[in-house]
Amino acid sequence: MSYNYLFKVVAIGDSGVGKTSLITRYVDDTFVPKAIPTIGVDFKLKDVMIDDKIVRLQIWDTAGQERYRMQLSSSIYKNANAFILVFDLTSKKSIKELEYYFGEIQNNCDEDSLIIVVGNKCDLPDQVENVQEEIDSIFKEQVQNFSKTSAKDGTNVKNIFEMIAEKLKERKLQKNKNKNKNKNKNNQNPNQNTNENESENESGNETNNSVVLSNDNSKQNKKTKKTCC
Ligand SMILES: Nc1nc2c(ncn2[C@@H]2O[C@H](COP(=O)(O)OP(=O)(O)OP(=O)(O)O)[C@@H](O)[C@H]2O)c(=O)[nH]1
Ligand SMILES: [Mg+2]
Repeated sequence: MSYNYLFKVVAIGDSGVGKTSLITRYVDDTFVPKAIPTIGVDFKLKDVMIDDKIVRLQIWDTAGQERYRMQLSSSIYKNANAFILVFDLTSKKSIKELEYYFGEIQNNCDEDSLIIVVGNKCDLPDQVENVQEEIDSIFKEQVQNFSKTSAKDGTNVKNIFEMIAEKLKERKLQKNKNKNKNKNKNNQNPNQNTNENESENESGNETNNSVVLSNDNSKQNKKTKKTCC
């Protein structure tokens, strides 16, 4: 089936936090109680209908085990439109690991990638740790909040992915609109038409504070980036 928009979304985080489970819950609506650790990378496709347009999410699932880290080459990060940084609400260690992955994103990702932080396994309330302090210290003011999900019972999973699809589509439209405006300016032809994919607005409209969005951090860190894709 054809689509109107294609976006690359990458799930990263420590081993066992539930990346594969979240993706499987979203794409296939199933849950495997004893999932096998991912080796290398894998991806699944999911189409979302937004305002009569088909948005195709290409969702990359990465291995969290340390021995595969070096294999997570910059190609995984390259051209990613969004990152889902996953940690396990019941594991302080997995929160510490976010620091590493956040650094990798900043060093390798595109300037305006969307970053969403997700605390998974909220179906285990007795074991959930108080993590806000750690989150604040890792992300500073770049991230105000994080979303709690459960791949097991499905809490928030669909919301997260669909919010990402919506935001990315909005951004794409804005980008194209701006591009078109500039083109018109350069051509000094204000009557030049914009088509459907060359309209709307991009960032600056991110008013949904319930989820972590932190593209500005990439801009700040751009100055110190060694490589850029
Ligand atoms: N209770 C509960 N268990 C979960 C949840 N999500 C995942 N799990 C379990 O946690 C374990 C690890 O899940 P995975 O999805 O394989 O974790 P992963 O992040 O993909 O791990 P790697 O592939 O090694 O990086 C599995 O046994 C899952 O069944 C959840 O929301 N709640
Ligand atoms: Mg996995």
